Amino acid sequence: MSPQHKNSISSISSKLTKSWITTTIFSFVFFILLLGASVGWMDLFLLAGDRIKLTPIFTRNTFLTISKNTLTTPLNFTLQCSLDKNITTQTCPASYPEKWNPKDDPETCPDYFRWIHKDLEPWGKTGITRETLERARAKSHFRLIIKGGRVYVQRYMKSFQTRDVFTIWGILQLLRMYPGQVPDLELLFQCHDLPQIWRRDYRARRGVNVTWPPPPLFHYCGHDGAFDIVFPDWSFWGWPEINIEEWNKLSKAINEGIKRVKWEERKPYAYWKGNPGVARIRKDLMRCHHPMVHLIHQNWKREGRIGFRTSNLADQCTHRYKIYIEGKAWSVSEKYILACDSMTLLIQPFYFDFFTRSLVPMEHYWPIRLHQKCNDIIFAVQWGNNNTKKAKTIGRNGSGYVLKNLQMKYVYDYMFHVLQSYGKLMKMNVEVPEGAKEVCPETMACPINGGRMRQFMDDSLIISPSNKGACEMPPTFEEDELKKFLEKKKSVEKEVEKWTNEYWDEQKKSLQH
Ligand SMILES: *[C@@H]1O[C@H](CO)[C@@H](O)[C@H](O)[C@H]1NC(C)=O
Ligand SMILES: *[C@@H]1O[C@H](CO)[C@@H](O)[C@H](O)[C@H]1NC(C)=O
Ligand SMILES: *[C@@H]1O[C@H](CO)[C@@H](O)[C@H](O)[C@H]1NC(C)=O
Ligand SMILES: *[C@@H]1O[C@H](CO)[C@@H](O)[C@H](O)[C@H]1NC(C)=O
Ligand SMILES: CC(=O)N[C@H]1CO[C@H](CO)[C@@H](O)[C@@H]1O
Repeated sequence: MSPQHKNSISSISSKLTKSWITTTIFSFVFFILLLGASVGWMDLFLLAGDRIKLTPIFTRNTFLTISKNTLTTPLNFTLQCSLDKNITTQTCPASYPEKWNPKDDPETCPDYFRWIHKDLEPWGKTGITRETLERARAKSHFRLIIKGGRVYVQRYMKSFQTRDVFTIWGILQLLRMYPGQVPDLELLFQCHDLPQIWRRDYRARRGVNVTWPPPPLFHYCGHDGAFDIVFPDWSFWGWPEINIEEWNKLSKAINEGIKRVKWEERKPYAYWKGNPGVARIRKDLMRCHHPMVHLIHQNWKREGRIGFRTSNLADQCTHRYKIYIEGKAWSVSEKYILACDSMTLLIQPFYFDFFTRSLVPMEHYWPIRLHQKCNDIIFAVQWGNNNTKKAKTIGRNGSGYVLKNLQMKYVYDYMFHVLQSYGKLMKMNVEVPEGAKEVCPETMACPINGGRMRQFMDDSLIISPSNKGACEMPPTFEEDELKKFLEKKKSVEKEVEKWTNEYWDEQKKSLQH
């Protein structure tokens, strides 16, 4: 026997010993688990997870099966990165937990979930056929296929920054949150700012054959004149290019931030900080020169150079009033502004985010007209300083709405219900096309060595299925119910306009005397 062989035998026997030790350690760990130790469970599991790689006796999967049958708490699962960081060799784990049945009586989802019925209405009668879906392809950045709980992506166009990456990441987390619950489906996603499927192109008119139903296209925002299906934007999982952290962490930081300066001690002025370059209405806002209106040009290049020291959103709840203005379309800033506990001065938006359609003027924000924004803002600030209790309540209410109804659990629940309802509409075979690649958190995160992007992925990784089920969908709007709601909003806006006009008329008169 050559020395080489000897070595390999001793290595085998050493492996066997190792394996025996591992098994013993493992059984011990498992024993502790069974005893119901809850503190440090995760650490122990990580340890066990590492060990499992060395030993063929216990695989992660047998562990899964055992724990599914014996433990009543959900299983925590972490990334299973292969040791070499080659992006092409990282594979998806052979099996994830397929099903988890949480036992609890589900609560009803927040009111804004009712708009899901509305968004999917165009396909209610016809369903979605292959032909219908494919008409959206030219306007999509990627196709995402969910089949048997696994996810495949085919990219068509490059999206801006990492929008598509974090959107796909978010959907992967949803599947970890509710394993086995999201149906098979194919969807097409548009990652730029503007909605793409306009109603006017699908209205029956003489001499033109319109194709009904419109193609279904997922997008970050909606518009009354568009059919795009609204879906949470990437910022909920992070926006590394400008250092905006995933929403779970950031909302907690803002919630701490609002305690630092009490409402009464905040600057009694209106505040906006952002990039005016992206839209004309923002440049327009910058022309509102008044001591009560503080507008700050956010220079992202400079922020990048100084390590984003002065763009921390949790440090920006220092004014009693905060202005929200759209950019090219909806702005991800809306949730950060509303969360601040300051009264939001909401410049009349054209677009909506998935959670904003149930906001009510004077309950959650103060409405500002687009074309009289400067005067409207100045009046709102003065009114608020004369009616501090009421202004403070509106501010509280707005941040309450966001911090409560927009917790990550609900963001996932919203995605869950959109996808489940959408999946029910599929009148086609869900197929994985040639050229589509399987994606999982491992293929996305493992090849990234550190940095902000990896950090945000680690921060937002779902490490165990939800121990609560998804909330229950509220009923669809009755036709007159929706009409009444919209009329109520309109009438409150009119009321505020009246006060504002009266005030400025008085001012004019007194100047003339
Ligand atoms: C990664 O793996 C592929 C296939 O095994 C190989 O062709 C490629 O050279 C590897 N890349 C690196 C950077 O190691
Ligand atoms: C519309 O469709 C009908 C039936 O398919 C066809 O006869 C007609 O020429 C079409 N009109 C236009 C304007 O394309
Ligand atoms: C606020 O109160 C002051 C002093 O009473 C009054 O002059 C001013 O018109 C009030 N402004 C508004 C907007 O209510
Ligand atoms: C918001 O304010 C209104 C009254 O202005 C109140 O009826 C409502 O309960 C408040 N909502 C929340 C979530 O605080
Ligand atoms: C048993 C156990 O440690 N479960 C943990 C899994 O992870 C969730 C979320 O982090 C914890 O809340 C559980 O306690």
